[in-house]
Amino acid sequence: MTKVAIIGAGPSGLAQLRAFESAQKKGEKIPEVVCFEKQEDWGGLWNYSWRTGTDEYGEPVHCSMYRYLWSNGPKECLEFSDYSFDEHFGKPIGSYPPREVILDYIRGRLAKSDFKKQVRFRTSVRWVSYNKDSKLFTVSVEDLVKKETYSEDFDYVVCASGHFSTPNVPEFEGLSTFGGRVMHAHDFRDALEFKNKDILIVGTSYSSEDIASQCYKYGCKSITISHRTAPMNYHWPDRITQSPLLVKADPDNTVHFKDGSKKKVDAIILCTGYLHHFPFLEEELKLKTSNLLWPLNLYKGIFWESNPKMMYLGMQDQFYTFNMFDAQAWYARDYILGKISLPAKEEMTKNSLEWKKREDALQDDEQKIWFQGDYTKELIEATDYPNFDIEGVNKTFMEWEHHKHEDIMTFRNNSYKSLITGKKSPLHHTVWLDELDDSMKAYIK
Ligand code: FAD
Ligand code: NA7
Repeated sequence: MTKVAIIGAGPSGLAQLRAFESAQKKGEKIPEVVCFEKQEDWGGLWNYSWRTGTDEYGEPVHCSMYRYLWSNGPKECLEFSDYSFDEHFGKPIGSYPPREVILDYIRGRLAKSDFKKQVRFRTSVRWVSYNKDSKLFTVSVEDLVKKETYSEDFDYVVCASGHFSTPNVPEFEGLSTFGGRVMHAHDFRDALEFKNKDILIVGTSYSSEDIASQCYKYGCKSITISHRTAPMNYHWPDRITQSPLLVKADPDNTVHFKDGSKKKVDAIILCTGYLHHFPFLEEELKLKTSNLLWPLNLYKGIFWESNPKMMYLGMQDQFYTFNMFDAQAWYARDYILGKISLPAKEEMTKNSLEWKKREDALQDDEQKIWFQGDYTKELIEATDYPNFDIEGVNKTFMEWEHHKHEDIMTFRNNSYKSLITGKKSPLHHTVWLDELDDSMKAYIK
């Protein structure tokens, strides 16, 4: 029987399981599917851990999320088209749910099936290699609980291990003797740690924007955001200011910027992004890319061009998330089931280069959103994933951008129309800045 290995049970890996479950429900014969997940439960990054560094088994902690995190985009832009938020919660909820609410939604879609038994939890993938003679992949894993290593052969491998977990940590002069705390966003867990403190954040993307906002909300004295390329174009409140790039940090807590200005801070948080890191893949199978909308060598953003039986999900920089992972998973499934055939390698590469050229010409977020929407649409049209209004999702993203630029501290107080149910979400009962309790109980009440 054909065997498929899925690496990771985060939203992407779960999309792959769901795609097979959906085919099975329609009476199709599906292959044997084994999903390896090193954490104790499914949900990927949404599965919060207080731990940083290594876990109780000595594994690098996957979690990059933190307490009080609310969705940074409208839930209407990531809603599964085969499982709405209304169906899951049994009632309409606001548009920017906190982490625990999103996790519950992700888990809920598969909870009713028996697919959880396909997942081997607390099992870390150690090495994947391809044998040209047998045309099989050998996947070597460690059962962390039993402390046993074993290998199994598979016809296909789907790598869904995520790419926002291994921090990109640049060096700055003086960090090793700086008087305060230095950390990467990956290890940030609780904004209250910085209450009444002066902090410096390096980086200007989503982590920087959100960690700055969290720290403001939970009582940080001042937040300085340092940029390499350009400052973020938002109306920041009084306690948040922007500076050019950090050049040096002193033992007396002074930090110096590129324009010669300086400031004393208690802590430096490096929001400098993440690395695509696959220490468990042999060289010939390994994706090497930075955080892009179109990583090269992946046909349709999924298939490793020099060996398409090796697939990747969710490796793109992300505006679209869960519904794009679904689109990819359904497409990968149909290839495995023999319903979609792929062109020769040269054709795949040519196609990827065309997308890449298009990415290189994109000028702003608006164009990037339409690009990723077009990509998601192209995949969905080739499978039986329930179609949904991608143009509507793009327009909701435009509204989101508009609300962020209106006021970065209030954008989460808005609500949007579901593209799946057609219903507008209610306004949440408490405005984001005043709601200090991020529990599901408080949100859903
Ligand atoms: P992940 O969620 O990273 O899951 C990968 C899984 O693979 C993990 O469970 C991990 O344990 C497992 N794994 C990794 N290596 C191995 C191995 N060797 N062996 C076995 N298992 C392994 N997206 C949104 O849509 N909205 C948001 O508000 C949002 N906020 C975010 C906030 C932060 C701080 C971060 C870092 C990301 C955020 N994202 C958000 C984006 C996020 O990438 C996606 O929502 C989603 O979690 C990606 O799913 P994934 O399955 O591809 O990867
Ligand atoms: P991103 O979106 O990859 O952004 C990384 C940021 O880090 C970006 O602003 C970079 O600046 C900056 N960066 C990277 N290296 C450096 C150095 N050496 N010096 C200064 N600044 C640097 O990562 P995020 O963590 O913000 O977001 C990832 C996900 O987490 C995202 O999907 C969210 O939903 C949550 P640049 O603009 O290139 O100058």
